[in-house]
Order: sequence, then structure tokens, then C-alpha cells
Amino acid sequence: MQDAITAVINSSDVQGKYLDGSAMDKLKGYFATGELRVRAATTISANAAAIVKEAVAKSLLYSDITRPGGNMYTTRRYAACIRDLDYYLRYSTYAMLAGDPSILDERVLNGLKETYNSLGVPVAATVQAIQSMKEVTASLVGADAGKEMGVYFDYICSGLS
Ligand SMILES: CCC1=C(C)/C(=C/C2=NC(=C\c3[nH]c(/C=C4\NC(=O)[C@H](C)[C@H]4CC)c(C)c3CCC(=O)O)/C(CCC(=O)O)=C2C)NC1=O
Repeated sequence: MQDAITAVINSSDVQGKYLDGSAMDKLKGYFATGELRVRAATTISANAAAIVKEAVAKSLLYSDITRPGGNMYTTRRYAACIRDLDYYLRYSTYAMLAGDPSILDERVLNGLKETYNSLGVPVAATVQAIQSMKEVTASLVGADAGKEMGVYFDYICSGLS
């Protein structure tokens, strides 16, 4: 896993250089938003179950997906879907704190598309639910932190698509 600091240092190290102006600017941007990130993560973790619940209500409930024949039908599959959304929220929060998406590649997206395809989990509906989580989260943490979280929700969506 990488974060905003190691990403900048690694790329300077590869070139055998001290951090240049643009590398310093990246670090400054990261440090300047540190408090915003920590505050958002605190709010998200205190409201995680409610965020997932509201996102499901907005995007999936009462659709064909939750009816017989749908992929969320049966308690077991419904619970698996809720659990997956909670993974996406938790790992997006980690990535937002780190300021880097690599944790998503390593711990979430690796092999996920293949798993979903082999189980018939619909990717489009999953992406829709993640987009709802993005909206619900932004309304809770505010526009600036919401935008930052949005980067990582979108990263998961494009990794799934
Ligand atoms: C931390 C990293 C991680 C991820 C991301 C993860 C995802 C993941 N989701 C799974 C299943 C599943 N995922 C869903 C999800 C959904 N179905 C829908 O219709 C909705 C659109 C959607 C929710 C938004 C469902 C229903 C299953 C069970 C499918 C089945 O067994 O038939 C499975 C198969 C094994 C299992 O059932 O537990 C994995 C591995 N597991 C992990 O360890």
C-alpha cells in the first residue's frame, strides 16, 4: 500500500532527486487537507451503517434485484451485498486518508470483477449503489471531503467496469 507521501518520495527516488517544486506542492496539498480527511473519516465511521442503508434505499430497494430471481434475493445474498458496500465504504475511507488509491487495487479490486461475473453479481447495479453512497457520504461530510471521497468511490466503479 502507498500513500500520498510515499508516492511522491518513490517517484523522486526513482530519479535520484530531492523533491522538486511540483512534488513539494503535492505534499503541501496533502498536509493542508489532513484535518479535513481525519474529520471526514471520523464522521464516516460513526455513520457507516446508516450511509450503506440509505444508499441501498436510494438505489436497490424495491427493484428487480431484490425480487425473486434478482441477485440480492434471499437474506444471504442481501447480506452479502450490504457487506460488500460496507467494504467499499471502509476501503474508500482508508484510501481517502492515505490520499492514494493503491489500497483499493490491492485489497478490493484484485480479482473482484471475475468473482462478480462468475457469481452473476450485476456490476451496473453495484456501480449505481456505490454512486448513491458517494452522494449520501458527500451530504454528510460536506462538499470538499465529499469530493475527495468521490475520487475513491469512482476508482472502485471504474475498476469494476
Ligand atoms: C474486502 C474485499 C472483498 C470484496 C470486495 C468481496 C466481495 C465479494 N462479494 C461476493 C458475493 C456477493 N456480492 C453480492 C453483491 C450484490 N448483489 C447485488 O445484486 C447488488 C447489486 C450487490 C451489492 C451492491 C452478492 C449478492 C453476493 C453473493 C452472491 C452469491 O453467492 O450468489 C463474494 C463471493 C464470496 C462471498 O459470497 O462472500 C466476494 C468475494 N469480498 C472481499 O473480501
